[in-house]
Amino acid sequence: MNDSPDSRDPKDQQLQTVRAPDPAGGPLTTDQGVTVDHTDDALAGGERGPTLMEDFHFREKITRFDHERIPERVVHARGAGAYGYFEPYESCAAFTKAAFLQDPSVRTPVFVRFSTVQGPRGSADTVRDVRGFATKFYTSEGNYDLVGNNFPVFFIQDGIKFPDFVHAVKPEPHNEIPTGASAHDTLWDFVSLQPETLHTIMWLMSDRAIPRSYRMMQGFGVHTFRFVTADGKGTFVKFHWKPKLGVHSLVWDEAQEVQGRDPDFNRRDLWDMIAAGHHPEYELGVQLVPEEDEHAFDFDLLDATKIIPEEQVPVRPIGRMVLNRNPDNFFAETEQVAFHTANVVPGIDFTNDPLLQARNFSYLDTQLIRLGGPNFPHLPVNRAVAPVRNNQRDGYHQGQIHRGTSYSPNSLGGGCPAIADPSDTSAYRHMAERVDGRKIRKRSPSFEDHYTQPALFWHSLADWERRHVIDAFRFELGKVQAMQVRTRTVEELAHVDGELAAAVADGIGVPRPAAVGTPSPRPSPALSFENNTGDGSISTRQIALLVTDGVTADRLSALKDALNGQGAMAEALAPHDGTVTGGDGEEVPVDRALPTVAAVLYDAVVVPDGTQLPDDAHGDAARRFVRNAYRHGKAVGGYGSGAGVVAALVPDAVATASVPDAVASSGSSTSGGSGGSGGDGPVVDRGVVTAGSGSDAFTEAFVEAVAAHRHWERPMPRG
Ligand code: HDE
Repeated sequence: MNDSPDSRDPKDQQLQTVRAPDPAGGPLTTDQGVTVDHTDDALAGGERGPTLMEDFHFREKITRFDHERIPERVVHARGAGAYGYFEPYESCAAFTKAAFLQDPSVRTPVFVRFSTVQGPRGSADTVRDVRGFATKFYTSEGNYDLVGNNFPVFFIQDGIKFPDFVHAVKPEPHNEIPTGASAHDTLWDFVSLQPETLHTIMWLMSDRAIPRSYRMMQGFGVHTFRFVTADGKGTFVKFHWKPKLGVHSLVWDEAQEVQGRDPDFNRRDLWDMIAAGHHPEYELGVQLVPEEDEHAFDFDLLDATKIIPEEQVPVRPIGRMVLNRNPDNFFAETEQVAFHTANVVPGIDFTNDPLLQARNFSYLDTQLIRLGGPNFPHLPVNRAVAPVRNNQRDGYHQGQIHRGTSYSPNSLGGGCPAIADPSDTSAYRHMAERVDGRKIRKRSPSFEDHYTQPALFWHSLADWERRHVIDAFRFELGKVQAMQVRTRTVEELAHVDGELAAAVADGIGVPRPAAVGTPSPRPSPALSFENNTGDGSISTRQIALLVTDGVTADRLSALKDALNGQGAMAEALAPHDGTVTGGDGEEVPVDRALPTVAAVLYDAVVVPDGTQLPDDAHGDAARRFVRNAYRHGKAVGGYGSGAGVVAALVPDAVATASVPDAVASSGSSTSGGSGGSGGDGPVVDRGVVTAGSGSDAFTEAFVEAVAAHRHWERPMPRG
């Protein structure tokens, strides 16, 4: 919470008026404000006697507890939220009149909720799944919700299929297995029968589905929306969020281990980074298509299973969002926030995308059951900053005291609230799009091509990304019991790419499908991770420095300072908390005890000079740490005697190539030193950085290896 009233944004000021009184301000009370002086024993008829009905404090306390839970979201139940602001780079008046997109000096407060989709509230963060990326802009013209995902496409084309899709992907109905995972029969049964799912399934099998951090994934509005100018001109628009830190993922093997080591991995990361002042930042970009070009594509703009390749219509950056404040209370804010695709402001309108149209019904409907009635827009996190005046009244949990009449037109209430004047350009007016047609239940033929864009995605990936896609299909389908489902899915994949289908078939024990004519569209480089690496910094990267008694203290602290100076978060990990004794007798502070963490929770590891790895459980833990970091493609560094340790732990090919001769043969301590000239190293091979001494040159090379995120050329665990 930002406690300085002057620097609070308008939303924060509004929230301040409803923050509960300071608990330190007086004694415990009941809900009625009656002071309580004893809350550990219920009122009873005698020391060993029955509890008395008249104990109103006991009954109130238990009743309130009994009613603490509300239904979780039917999808996207597991999430994490944060406040922040959005500011446009320049006026967007040429294509939209939305007030929050006009003035670069005006910051609009936002609340963002990130989520997984399949798992319940308590499920793990690092499952293979789509991530929700929902933003509520508290604009001066009312709330605008951009309820997006980290994939630009969706599984189905028409919202009427949403219950079918969700029933298929959710845990199986008889035993509620698996939690948070798509690797089971019903999902793949649905997929194999419903080719429109294939494009999004390709994204789901890619590393996009296991983001390293909510701060390192893209967001997409998915549907084609409409911008509308002050003079009523419409332009089709697709929304894109791009993270400043680039798009980065976990390795599947690692993601699975993180589920046990820290099920809150993504949520904790978001919270900790905001708390530490490393505010996540995303650029908002738009793809704009003039109305007259509606039919200029070989797919339908209204089809949410399609992207507009960025090479065809470039993404134009229009502003940036910074998340800088953690909520005060998870339930009140992150759980009760209610997004709705129909929360739009003047200047933003819908299209006839049948998925979007369905959502415009579903989101309002779902809040009524989830939040218990129609007054959820008054919940603090949902309240608009813009003034709200209307004749909506009563209902459960009415929190406002309305005065005067509640109908329109009226004369007794002075005609208030007045209807906006026709000349008032700030009023929301739906675009006067011509609608003309017969009532039919029929998918447009322009929605029929289900294979070109999955193939486009496949052909746009780097080799290592494709390997991961194949492995993901093998993993998921390998968990499917019904062989006919495996076979049918592979037959569908053959329409995307023959080699993909064959590679998957070989892994899951079904025949390779007969060759079918698969499309081979021109790749869209923007789809590959390789072209979304961000600003190339090591900002917020978690770096483990393995230390023990004997570590060379001065070089260690120089390295730590250098890494932290570039925004990384380097931590000294030792067998125990407290301090270790450096080689010259100095006390070296320990940030964390090694047994409480694991390599999968870090982005990189260094074995510094002087660190001892004895042949005991502690030594084993440290060795496992280094090996795991290596296996998952992370930067691994060693200098001085640490270079020898690294050489002994990573596979031969790398070790021999990367360790300076003197160190590799002796494994001895050549501590301290700076400069890094001559045989001192550093030697770099596929992200393994070793040097005879902890020189500045070592630091520089190691920083570069960390900035690369992962070194995919290394052999990695498959599956
Ligand atoms: Fe959602 N979706 N959705 N969805 N969705 C919900 O609303 C729905 C779709 C998305 O953090 C629900 O408040 C239908 C696409 C996010 O609170 C529900 C259809 C996209 C969130 C719902 C879709 C999304 C939701 C559940 C097909 C990406 C979490 C609880 C027509 C563009 C928002 C709730 C949060 C949540 C319905 C498809 C994103 C039931 C019917 C496409 C990020 O209303």
